[in-house]
Amino acid sequence: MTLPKTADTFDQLFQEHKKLIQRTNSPLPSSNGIFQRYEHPIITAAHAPIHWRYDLYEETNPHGLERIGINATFNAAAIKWKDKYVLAVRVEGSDRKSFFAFAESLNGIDNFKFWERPLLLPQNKDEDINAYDMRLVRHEDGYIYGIFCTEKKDPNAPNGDTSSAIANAGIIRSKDLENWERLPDLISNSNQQRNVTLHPEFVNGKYAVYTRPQDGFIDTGAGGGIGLGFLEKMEHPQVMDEVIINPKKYHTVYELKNGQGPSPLKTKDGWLHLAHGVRNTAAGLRYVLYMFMTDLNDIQKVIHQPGGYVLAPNDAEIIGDVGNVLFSNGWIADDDGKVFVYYASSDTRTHVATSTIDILIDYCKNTPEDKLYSNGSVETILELIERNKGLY
Ligand code: M1P
Repeated sequence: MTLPKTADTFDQLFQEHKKLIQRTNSPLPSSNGIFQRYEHPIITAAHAPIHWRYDLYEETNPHGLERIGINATFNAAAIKWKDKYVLAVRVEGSDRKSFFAFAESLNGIDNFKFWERPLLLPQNKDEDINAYDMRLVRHEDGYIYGIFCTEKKDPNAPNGDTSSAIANAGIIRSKDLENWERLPDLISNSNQQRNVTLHPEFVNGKYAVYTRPQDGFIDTGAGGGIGLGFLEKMEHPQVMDEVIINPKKYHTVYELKNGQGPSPLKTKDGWLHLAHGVRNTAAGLRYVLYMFMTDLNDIQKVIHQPGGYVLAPNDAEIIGDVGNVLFSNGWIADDDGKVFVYYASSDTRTHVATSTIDILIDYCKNTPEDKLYSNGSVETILELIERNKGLY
């Protein structure tokens, strides 16, 4: 085969793509001190390699058309691997199918480049119809687990209902991020599960999983909240003793539903958790990120929970395929205490925000809790004004 007459077009495409991948990402000037946001999203649909999207041969693509469209790159899992910041990105094609593709960067904030090929996910007997929102966890058993949402059509959906689905947690594991073994899907008492991830350490000799039991595909119904349960074996992942450790709550940013983000980070003061909270508005659902801490020795026990959100969609982030959404299922803590939070805006693109373990502990311990009524919030402000009296 010969190169197309459209070689000029392709030259330009490759040049533009290279420019995008090599673009530096500067910190934004405004910050609340907790998280540092950055100028550009780190991975967009345009970051998808040209080789995934274009047939580069004249004979089969004389007009130089894009053959395979990529719609979005979001909700990425994260892990530090061989000194690189590696993300398992949820890539969504223009055909609405999500799949996973790894991308890596040397500094965690820019120059993210996809690996040559997306992941062909190993399958169980029933093929996943859609797979998304992986959490990567380096467990003390020596494996890296990827826990993701596997979605299938609801077999009990009434005739003509072509959108009802069943969501559950699919599980893969690897020792090198390249060869993956598929384990059975999670077995739990709930009709549906999403936002499942593994605690990185054994608890009393068992695996501990954070769950989000739900009655329906979108509505969590009675099963609302971040749950915790235990598994004897990953080869037979049956959840036992599932309890809700962080419930959804009236008139909070997690009123309608919530979900654990990535697996928690261990610190000297407790486990740091990042989660998403959802509330309903006249304009639809609003997803924000919030934090809490659990006890080092009793991971069921929430010991600190700041009121409100820690990150909410800003002006540019509010727009996208599913607007007004921030979602995170990946973060990396470096040995020096720097924390990289990978979050997606409006189910469209991936961003990074940075902080430190010390700052996040301070944030969780010293931010006032939500007193759950308006005057309670005013009282909290008045206490601060009183403390600050006479200063400045
Ligand atoms: O569209 C927003 C998010 O909706 C779902 O999340 P949850 O079940 O927590 O509400 C998921 O489909 C997620 O991928 C998506 O970003």
